[in-house]
Amino acid sequence: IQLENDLREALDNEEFILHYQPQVEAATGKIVGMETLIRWRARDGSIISPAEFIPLAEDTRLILPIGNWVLHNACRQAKKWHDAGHTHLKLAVNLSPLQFMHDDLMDTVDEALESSGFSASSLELEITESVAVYDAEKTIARMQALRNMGVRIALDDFGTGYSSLVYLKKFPINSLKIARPFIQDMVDNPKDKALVEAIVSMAHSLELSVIAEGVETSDQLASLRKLKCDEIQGYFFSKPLAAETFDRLINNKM
Ligand code: G
Ligand code: G
Ligand code: MN
Ligand code: NA
Repeated sequence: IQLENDLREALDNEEFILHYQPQVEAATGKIVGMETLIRWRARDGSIISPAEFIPLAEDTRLILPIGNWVLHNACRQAKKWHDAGHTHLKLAVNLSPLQFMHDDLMDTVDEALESSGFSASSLELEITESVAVYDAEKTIARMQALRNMGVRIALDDFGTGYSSLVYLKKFPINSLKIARPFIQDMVDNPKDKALVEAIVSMAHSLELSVIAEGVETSDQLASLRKLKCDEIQGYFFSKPLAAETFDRLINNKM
């Protein structure tokens, strides 16, 4: 209960901050986008990971106002980067299942785009496969409605959930994010490498773009390049950065 109250107050007191992790074109090393990741800077100065509070935010439905805040602030920040000339950058934002299924989602997204002036085609919403567990038909309809607005959709943590290939065929998505565990072991474990290769190949056959998450070493990057994975994200290139630091990175001041 205490944590729940803290979470409520955190929103009012603007204790949340957004970090941005670069997404990089594998072939060229060029930054092509960024995933926004929320952090909670508590009053005692400590930084609390979303892994700790997002589940509680889901349970208490506080994820709805928090998610709204994330979407608005990330779009506003990304619009600044576009206005500064980095118009090729796409912004990836995580949506939890509750946010994705909520009746207000379309209005929330529309409002964030309208008020920030950020272009829909540069926004990518990351959704995990678990959303489909609730209601596959509603999921597809909702994804389609977002696509009709011009927004892109990525399937996050691909390969770890209740992945059914039926969904891959039916979901109107733009890209797949290969989950970190596959990438972590792909250099040493031939089975993981074979799975990554198969996922890339399957995604391309379905005309989906593929991004590898959690890339931490140059060997992993080299391997992913060979497999023609489109984009990479991970500590090897950069950890998630505060907006000011990301700004310096894209302006070559680091
Ligand atoms: O940044 P980090 O690796 O600590 O994130 C941990 C988890 O929190 C990840 O699963 C990530 O998707 C999730 N997460 C981070 N930011 C957000 C957010 O703004 N909204 C939602 N719904 N989840 C987020
Ligand atoms: O669930 P989602 O994929 O949205 O979560 C992304 C999480 O992964 C973030 O919390 C981010 O901090 C973390 N992350 C990003 N890159 C790496 C990496 O290279 N290694 C590890 N261990 N974690 C990473
Ligand atoms: Mn994500
Ligand atoms: Na992920």
